[in-house]
Amino acid sequence: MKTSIPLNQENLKKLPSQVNVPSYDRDKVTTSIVHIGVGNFHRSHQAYYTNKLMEEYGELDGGICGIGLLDYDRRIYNILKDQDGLYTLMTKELDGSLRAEVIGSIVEFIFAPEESRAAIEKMADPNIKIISLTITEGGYNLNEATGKFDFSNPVIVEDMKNPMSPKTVFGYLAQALKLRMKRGLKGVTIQSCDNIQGNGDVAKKSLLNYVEKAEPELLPWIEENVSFPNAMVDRITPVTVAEDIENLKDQFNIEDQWPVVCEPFIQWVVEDKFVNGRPSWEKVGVQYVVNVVPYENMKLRLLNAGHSVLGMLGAVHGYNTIDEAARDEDFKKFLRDFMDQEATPTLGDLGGIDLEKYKDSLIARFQNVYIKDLIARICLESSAKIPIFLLPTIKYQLANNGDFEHGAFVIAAWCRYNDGVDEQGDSYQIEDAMSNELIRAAALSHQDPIKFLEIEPIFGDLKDNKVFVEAYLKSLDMIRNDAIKSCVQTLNTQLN
Ligand code: CS2
Repeated sequence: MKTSIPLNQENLKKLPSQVNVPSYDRDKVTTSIVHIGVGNFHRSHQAYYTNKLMEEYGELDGGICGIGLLDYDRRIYNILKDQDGLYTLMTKELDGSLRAEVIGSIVEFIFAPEESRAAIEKMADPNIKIISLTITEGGYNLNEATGKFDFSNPVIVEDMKNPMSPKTVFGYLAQALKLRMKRGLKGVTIQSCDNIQGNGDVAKKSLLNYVEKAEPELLPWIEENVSFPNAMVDRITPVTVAEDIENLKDQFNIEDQWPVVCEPFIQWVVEDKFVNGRPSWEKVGVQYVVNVVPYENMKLRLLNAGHSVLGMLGAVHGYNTIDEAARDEDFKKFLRDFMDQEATPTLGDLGGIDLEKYKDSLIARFQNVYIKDLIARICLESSAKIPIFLLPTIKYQLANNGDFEHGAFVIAAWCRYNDGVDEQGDSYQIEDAMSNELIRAAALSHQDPIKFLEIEPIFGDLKDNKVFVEAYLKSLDMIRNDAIKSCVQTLNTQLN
């Protein structure tokens, strides 16, 4: 029996030749990026582009220092420490073949709960030019309905009380930026890589809201010295499962404790607003544009909302993965009609983009059978996703007397989803920061169906919109009384 090779710097030369490994000298890499939230997505996207720049162009001054702020980050910290910051990116091609590539751009890691001072100092280091973030849609701490920063969040309250031992990203950034100001250092770019419309603007708004209360004297310095480019980021990156780790051993002889799996497609469209310079990512395919909003809307309202549509419908039906739902002809038609009739009209002018092709390509990406993107991943934290991915489309259509019935049906399916059991009788967890409210409202909705729409931080005043409420109640009634697949079949014929 062959023994697999544990991934680390020393062992790189022993890996099979079909595995791409960093051929640049990692000792020469210098760190100019701090990244907060080293999850799978950061590792399949920004760290991938940066590694490619190092590998293909020898540009070695864009090294990344990962910073983990949450207890949950301890695992990735320990693994990357064990593996000298290396990990394998497993790209699952559409023909089923698997490409394995070792990524070397993460060269340092700080686990902030144990080294908060070191984390602050690192962000304040004069060599750091960019602090990038993947802190999830909910991480910006805004009330979805009012758009206001949530000062009642207990961790924010704690950070305001104990600014020198922060817990939140805002607490850390405030302390680090204060040091930069006091030391007369250059500014820094705060670069959000989360799926939020105007993600840079949102990062700025949240940070300024926090700083205004916590460190008001810092406000003008931030306005002057910090930039917050908006960006659209894209690469489907499913949860890594045990089978992936086994496959990597079997096919490539690599023992990696936490490889990352992804699709071949990748895109990053960014506003070129970097106050203190940046790596030449354009050489490896990153697009710089003046206005990223149209791209963001297109991606959020078609891809991410498309995921939520398949996720909610698929979860209630009992599918496990997105490709199963996307290959179901009824769900596929529902999704395409949603995209064409409801999401597309909200997008405005998209310059040279061929939207028909874009939508076709999304369906093909969703149908990739090798990706095995779990419906559970798509549905988790929906209380932070739906308000960004789907509600703007519904609201636009309501305001413009357009079509919104598919959207209303998906909201009703989300209510049904929170019953916590699918139509095959299998139960699942509701993983969501608002799970208590969601589960409670869904339970109450069996007697009083409007209850779910009354969750104010999510839906705001949508419950007062008569036409929407009517469509929503009709959908919920259908879903509660019939299989979701036959409801979808009915809608597919009715709404054409
Ligand atoms: C997904 C995204 O979490 C979700 O609901 O829609 O993670 C999606 O896979 C990525 O944004 C693709 O770029």
